[in-house]
Amino acid sequence: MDPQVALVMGSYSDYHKLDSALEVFKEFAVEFEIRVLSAHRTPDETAEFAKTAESRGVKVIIAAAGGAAHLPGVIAAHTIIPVIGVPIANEALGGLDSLLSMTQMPGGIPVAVMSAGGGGAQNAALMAIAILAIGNSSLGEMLKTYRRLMAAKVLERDSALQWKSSEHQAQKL
Ligand code: RP5
Repeated sequence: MDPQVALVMGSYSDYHKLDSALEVFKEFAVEFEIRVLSAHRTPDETAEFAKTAESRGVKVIIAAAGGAAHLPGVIAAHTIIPVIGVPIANEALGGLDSLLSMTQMPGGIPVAVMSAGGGGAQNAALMAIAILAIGNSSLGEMLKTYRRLMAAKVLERDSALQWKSSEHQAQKL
């Protein structure tokens, strides 16, 4: 079966900032297309990708971009497939620019924008999986397990810290 998720970035320089999305897809064994497509430098290829995505079986598109960050909006303009935008931080303005750019889509052409910073790519992959899970109960179960494991790790650290601090208090007595 062709991949149901496409992960697109505006420049190869974005690639290493998307590691956490790749890890999530690996963990869930979700196959994905991966492309470098620029709304500005390769506009024709970007439009072609978006126009043909539905017929290729793509169900959700993640589009990561920095700076002017038009990529998710331009892709969304050419398809009805849900588009998840990931704002990428760059040196000039730190990522607030891309976040604001992605969150100012005109009414009628939606883009779902993820968190700025490290969690954005991870959450984009999880959001894509949540969308696929609507029609795939085993992915839904995996998402529930993922959350349970995440909570267990937090609780484990909480207990460890409580134990450490009680030991510290005891030493002071
Ligand atoms: C955007 O411009 C890309 O998504 C990237 O985040 C940013 C800078 O691109 P490069 O100049 O590093 O290729 O289109």
